[in-house]
Amino acid sequence: MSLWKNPVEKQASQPRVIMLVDLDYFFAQCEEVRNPSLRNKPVVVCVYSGRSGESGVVSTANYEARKYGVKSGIPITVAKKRLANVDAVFLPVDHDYYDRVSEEVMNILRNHADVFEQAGVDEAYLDVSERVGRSFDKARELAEKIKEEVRRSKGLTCSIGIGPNKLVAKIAADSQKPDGLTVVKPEEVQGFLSPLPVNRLIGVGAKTQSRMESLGIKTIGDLAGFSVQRLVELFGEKLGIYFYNASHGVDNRPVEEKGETASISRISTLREDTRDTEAIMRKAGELCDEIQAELARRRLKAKQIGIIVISKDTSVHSRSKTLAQPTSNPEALKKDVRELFERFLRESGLEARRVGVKVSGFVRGDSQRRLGSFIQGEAE
Ligand code: TTP
Ligand code: MG
Repeated sequence: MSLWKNPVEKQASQPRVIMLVDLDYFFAQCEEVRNPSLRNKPVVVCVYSGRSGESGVVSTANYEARKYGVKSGIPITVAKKRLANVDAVFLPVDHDYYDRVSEEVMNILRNHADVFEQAGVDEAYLDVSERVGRSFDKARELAEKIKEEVRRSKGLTCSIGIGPNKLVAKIAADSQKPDGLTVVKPEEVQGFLSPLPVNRLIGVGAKTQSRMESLGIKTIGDLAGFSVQRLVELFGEKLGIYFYNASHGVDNRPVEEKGETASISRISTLREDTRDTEAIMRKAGELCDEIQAELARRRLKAKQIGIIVISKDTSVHSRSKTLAQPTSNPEALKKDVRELFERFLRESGLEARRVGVKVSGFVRGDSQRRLGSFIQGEAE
């Protein structure tokens, strides 16, 4: 549960245009793409627990299967009963495949955002305020274009919600599925939210919902009828303020790129304590190769490179430098790593016991956009 804890606020003065893109019945749709003969049949993707043949739960199901009451979280045995007389297909989850598809779709989505934030394996927030000139009509056109591109290039449908913030965009996307597109303009927010059940708000689980019901609160509109003071009395300061803001459709959380690590490092023990550059580089070269593989996997280049030396007395030392050009080239990494070790050996009389290599200051492989800030080496 992620609650935002800002005090009672009005929406930011410059209206934002935020999109939430959520792929439809994602794992099951991936299976349909891989094997189109599954289309029009109920498809159930299962997490088998391995205890017995059919123990486990449903990860997700396509909309054909949902007609029979089959959905995420129910036992596989229950799903099989509900689909007993139907030509249904049960498949085990294949996370590697879904991750690959997810990454490809995210790369498409990222290209259409001023700021991009992946929020799950099949969903992402796009702040598109600038590129649509803060026009919700232009945002709708952009969403149609995105849906078309994802369908054409990946064969997948998605549902998109557009609103002045994350909260509204998310609820909008959920309100029309599959293949939906729902736009809620700022002046429509209260009218859109009011009739919805309170449990559509993040943070209103079964317990809170029944508590709210005993207070006569069934819809988001009912909740919006309470003063902030009363909500704070009832739910405490943090939740009370959150419920007040959320029920009025106020949410100032920014869309921000995250989930990217600030640095990648590898560290390893040398065969023996040494001050020999060649012996150190034999190990450090392997570490550079590992780092290069990781950079390639994440399609990143690094602008800072550092070394770590742990000496016989377990003291930790580091040196780092900023590169003229971001790189993921293993030979370039090794050249800089060698220079840094040479510098360390010149400046210190210590013998190395363990050595490490660390890169940071990432930019995407295909652009110069800065991703994370450089974090200094462990210790000097
Ligand atoms: P969701 O987007 O919640 O669900 P969905 O994409 O299957 O269906 P919808 O059309 O309603 O968006 O979740 C994305 C994926 O996460 C889903 O395909 C499978 C996985 N998942 C689980 O494994 N278990 C769960 O309980 C849920 C909710 C999802
Ligand atoms: Mg989904």
